[in-house]
Amino acid sequence: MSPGRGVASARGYAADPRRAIELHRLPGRERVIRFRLMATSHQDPGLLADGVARFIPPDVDSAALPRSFALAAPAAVRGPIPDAWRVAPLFERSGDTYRAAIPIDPGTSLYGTGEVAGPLVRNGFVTEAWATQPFRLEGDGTPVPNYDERSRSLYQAHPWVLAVRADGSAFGALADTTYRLEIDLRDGIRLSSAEPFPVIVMEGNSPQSVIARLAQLTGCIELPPRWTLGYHQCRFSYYPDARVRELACEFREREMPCDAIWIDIHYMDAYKVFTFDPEGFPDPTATNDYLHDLGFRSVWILDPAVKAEAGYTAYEDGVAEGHFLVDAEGREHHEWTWPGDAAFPDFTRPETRAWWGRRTRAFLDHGMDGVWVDLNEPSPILPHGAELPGDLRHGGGGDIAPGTHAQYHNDYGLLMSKATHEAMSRKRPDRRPFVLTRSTYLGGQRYAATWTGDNVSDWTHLYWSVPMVLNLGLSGQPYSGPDIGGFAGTPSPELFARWIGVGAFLPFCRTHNSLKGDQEPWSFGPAVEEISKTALARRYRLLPYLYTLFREAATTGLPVARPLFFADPSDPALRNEDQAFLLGGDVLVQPALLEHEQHDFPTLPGDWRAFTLAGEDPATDPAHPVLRLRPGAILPIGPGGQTTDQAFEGPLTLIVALDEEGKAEGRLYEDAGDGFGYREGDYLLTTYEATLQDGDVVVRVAHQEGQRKPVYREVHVEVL
Ligand code: NBV
Repeated sequence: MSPGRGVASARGYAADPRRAIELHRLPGRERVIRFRLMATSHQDPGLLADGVARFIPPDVDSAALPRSFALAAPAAVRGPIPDAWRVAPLFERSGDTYRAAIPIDPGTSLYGTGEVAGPLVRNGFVTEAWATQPFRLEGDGTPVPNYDERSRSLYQAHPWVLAVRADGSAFGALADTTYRLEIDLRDGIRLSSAEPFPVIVMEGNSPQSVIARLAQLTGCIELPPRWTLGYHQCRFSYYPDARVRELACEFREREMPCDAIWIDIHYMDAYKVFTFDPEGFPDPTATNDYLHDLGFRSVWILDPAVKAEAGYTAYEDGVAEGHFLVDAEGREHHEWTWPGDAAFPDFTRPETRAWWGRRTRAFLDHGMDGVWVDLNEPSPILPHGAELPGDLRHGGGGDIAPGTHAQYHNDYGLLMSKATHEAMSRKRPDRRPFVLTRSTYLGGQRYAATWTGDNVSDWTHLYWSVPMVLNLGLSGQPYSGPDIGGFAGTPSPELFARWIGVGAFLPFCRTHNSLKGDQEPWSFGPAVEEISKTALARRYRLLPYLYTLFREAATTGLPVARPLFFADPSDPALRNEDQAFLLGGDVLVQPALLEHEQHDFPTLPGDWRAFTLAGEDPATDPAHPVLRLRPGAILPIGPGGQTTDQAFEGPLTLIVALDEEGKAEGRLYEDAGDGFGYREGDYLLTTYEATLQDGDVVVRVAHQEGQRKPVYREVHVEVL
């Protein structure tokens, strides 16, 4: 593409941003003055870092553009965009639509765009960055998820596209706007919105380097508490408290690995947030104590909508302190949601986030270990449809300007996550917060993990689970997973088995379902119970490696679950693969996701040998993905167990796959599993090396980083 070519817009201005920048610099022109004024803006055009350039549509005052929500911190311009810069958006405006077009070279594959259903490769799709709850109402009034590959938007908004060129080099385009943005990938990249927006382009010699740049700008996840990497059991809803206790006992009796039990909305009194149902959950502290005694953690849900009811304190003090969204006339806005007529906190206001924080901290007094924030697209149910009106008013404050809901809709989930995350950090400064959110915006990984929202118990949704998680990982969010077994409907035993088989290798591993049918790992008979046990035993053995990958994600932004093309970005045969995936750089996971067909997996360079973890035989049971190890890798695994605490104790096994030269290398990250000691050096990052010497494989510690005292324990070496 020639960066010098501009698109003549409907309004007839030179739309090429680089030309516009040049014009700004010409002496004696009115534009020079404008450039100087813009120098104080957070949205100036120019080079932000090596390989990162921000472009602003011409004739748009960058100082007037809203602050970025995607960027972790305002990005200052370091200098002009170099002449050799390859990708410059062509800006145009027609009527009320602002557009940025980025042509792509033949052989370029497009990815990212956040949470999308359908294949991994996004060429040919049109989506929108617009947080949506895609549902339809069943005859009895129950909302059920309703989307397919052509749906324009799901729960989260990621105005971001990753482009991988034929030669394996890559670039990314971030439309730095929170307004509704259309992402049209049918002919190159075309981004459109009703408001002008900057585009940040990131160049890299590989997709990995572009993802790392994205993380440098938008932030990485925080290292999660280690228990969250275990298996989670959820249901809408386990009720009452006695059922929760029974479930917990059953997990332990059946020796089914599990770390956390989730408590959905029925614990509330008539769905009122920050209340407890006096009959079902009269003593939530006792519920949590009970779970803790059995080695479980608990995660409880919070919804944003606050029932508008006299005498309900969350509502009354919310009204008194002005925390709810209002319409253009200043009247509090209500929608019908789970508790009935409800008001919505305005999370753009620092005072409202603080209020939410105070209430969340009081809630956490009962000993919840994590908080799950839901319905924060935000999603009313009836009667106005599925979203709040765009002309509602957000008050803002601090570095957030007052604005309309059309402007801040996409940030609602991110700001709610931020407020909840802050509350957890303040409440327990010595523990790592854990927040799971349904809606968020690009950059939301700074505050919360996520799941792929409501899905359906069918084979298509099982298949989508993998590309959804991969594209989220390619959009800055490495910590996600689907509802295993599907949320709506009841899976067949075989479907559940396959889902838990693959789910065991996705970053966030939680079974969840709706009101119908049981979905515990033993609900489908003894054969599926056994399969589930093995699937989870595999995950629990792999945890030391998985935790090492989370540490990598928290420091570099690289996803935990990665697409196959990461192994060779220039190999076209790997570009479309979205059933097999990589865990980190070393483990290849080949699941059987299709009901009737066999899938031909592409081959990766070198001899990736199959290995087992818990006596499984994927050749006889398709529920267990085939696992393969990269030649040249050393895989650290643990003993497994019923809980993550057990899985990190005891002997360490190093599975060694030598490369053609008879060498291998692998890394293991260890720390206390919670808390922040690792920030002061209380961790150990060990690099193991293996070499073939006179027919023997010699494994040694090549390097150790961190000051944590090494644990003396047995180390087994298995050579593939
Ligand atoms: O809180 C109930 C559900 C929850 O289980 C699910 O995971 C969310 O995606 N929630 C939606 C609200 C009601 C959905 C029918």
